[in-house]
Amino acid sequence: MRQSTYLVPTLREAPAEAEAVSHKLMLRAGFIRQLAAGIYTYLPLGWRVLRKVETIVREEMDRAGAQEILMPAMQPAELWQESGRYQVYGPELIRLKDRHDREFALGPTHEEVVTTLVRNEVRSYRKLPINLYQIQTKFRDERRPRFGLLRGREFLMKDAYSFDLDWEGLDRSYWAMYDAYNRIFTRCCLNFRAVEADAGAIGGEGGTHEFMVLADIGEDTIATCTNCDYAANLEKAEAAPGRQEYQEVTVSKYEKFHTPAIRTIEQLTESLGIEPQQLIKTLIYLADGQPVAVVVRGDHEVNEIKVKNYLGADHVELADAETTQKVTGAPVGFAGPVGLTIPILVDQEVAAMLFGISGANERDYHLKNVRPGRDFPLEKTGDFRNVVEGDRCPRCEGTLKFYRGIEVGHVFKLGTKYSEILGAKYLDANGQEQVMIMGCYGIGISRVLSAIVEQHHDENGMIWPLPVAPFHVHLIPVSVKDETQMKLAEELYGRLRSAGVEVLLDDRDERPGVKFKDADLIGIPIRLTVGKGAAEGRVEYKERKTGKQQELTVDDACTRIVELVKASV
Ligand code: 9G3
Repeated sequence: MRQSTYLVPTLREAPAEAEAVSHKLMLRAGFIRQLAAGIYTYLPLGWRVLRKVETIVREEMDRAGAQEILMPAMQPAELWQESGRYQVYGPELIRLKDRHDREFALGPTHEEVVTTLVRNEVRSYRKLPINLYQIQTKFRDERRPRFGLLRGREFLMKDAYSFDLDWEGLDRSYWAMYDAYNRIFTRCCLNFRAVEADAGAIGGEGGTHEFMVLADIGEDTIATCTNCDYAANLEKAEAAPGRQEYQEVTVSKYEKFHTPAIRTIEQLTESLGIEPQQLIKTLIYLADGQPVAVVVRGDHEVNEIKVKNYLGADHVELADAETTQKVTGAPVGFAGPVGLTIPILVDQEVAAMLFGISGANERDYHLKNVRPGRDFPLEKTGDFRNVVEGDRCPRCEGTLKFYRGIEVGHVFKLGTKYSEILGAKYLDANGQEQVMIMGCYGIGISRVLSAIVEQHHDENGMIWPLPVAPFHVHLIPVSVKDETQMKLAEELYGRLRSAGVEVLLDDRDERPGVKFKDADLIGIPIRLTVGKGAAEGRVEYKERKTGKQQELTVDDACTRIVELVKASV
């Protein structure tokens, strides 16, 4: 491609509102342009990369035996009413009416559509298992679209759905997708971890894994073990229970003491000269509207997902000050587990305490020598807290370390959540009707672009790995007015392309400095500069990633490039 004709509007500066590095660089390098919040146009360079990632995904999905289809974005509201999800999702689900005033949703995902398709088209056990996938634009009206392609309102997703005869079949389909995802993200040159995750609103039985690209901009926190391959999203991560303090001491009766206007953990530890570990922190939540107390140690935080899953509630949120006052008899900051009449969920680390200090459920008062089990019930003891760095791994003697991650993939065991309610059944070998067992598997294709840039850039711009680069070679004649240079550049351009190498020829009549700055920004992995050495048939070969450069003959340069490109597929 000749850059003088190519739409690559590079910018000196990124707009102020762009915060993420990948967002700044993709705007500055002319890869994308925003049409509206969270809605982007892919310019030619961005589109070439998007298609490279798509191709990798397609090859690995096909290799795993999945069949590519394309489903509509416009989904009849009836489908979502039938699955019961029409009411569950609020403004995030984009709804519209057609000319006959019929209601539709713009597809944020396709469980309903694909399950209805399979219900209508597959009846016999002989046709299972089947895995159908698509690469298609999804619509989710995010409240806060941000970070460019990382959190858009219209984005490209590969979504796949497997249908099996039984749970063992689902297991095979699930791990086949898990393995395909490992190959995909490896080929995209990403440093990623597959982490145990929470199934979230999609529900379904059995585990799920998220594929997390390690990057500080990532919105998720993952906990990984320093010693084994345990890794989990913080929503789900567990720690080995702390050692029980078994000293056989008699704990004297708890007693109230005056703590005027002491409300926070910091104020309490400060005024009493104690550690947060000695405190019993009580927070009041509303689980589907019902008040419940959650008790964790003073140095821990409540994990609301774990509370929600334990209670099987649809919605869990912190109670407001007024509710706290009502159910505890005291304002926020003085709540405690002793004497509460609402259910009490006790984190296992509190149950392991010999005694501690808690709120007295009375303004300006706390209790000391509170003994779990003696002074408040331990019937509902479990894991209700976020793990912290340094906690012991639940699988081995290692310790947990935190990383920020960008979720680029998510694999789910759905079970019968959709096949049951939508009636996707098959006749087994004995003519008995059975419900299909489903899995679903997503990759945020457009999000992968940003993830790659987050992990591959320097202060001068992006650094595309060869397998996903928009072009393999950036061919730059220093002066387009110099006939010798242009003649050699054209020869190289023709020769490389006929060898299957993708070349961007910077034939613009611009100063060399401008060309080199743009080349660094765009980040094509190999740069060939045709300059003074042209007369002797020599060119300068430079690797964008390492900055390593050397003078080569035209033949050597072409040989090396063709080898590198062949090895990169
Ligand atoms: C909605 C809206 C947003 C959503 C969903 C539904 C996320 C929704 C979860 C999934 C699960 C998997 C198949 C591919 C992989 C992910 N956001 N999810 O179901 F109506 Cl507005 O999409 N689906």
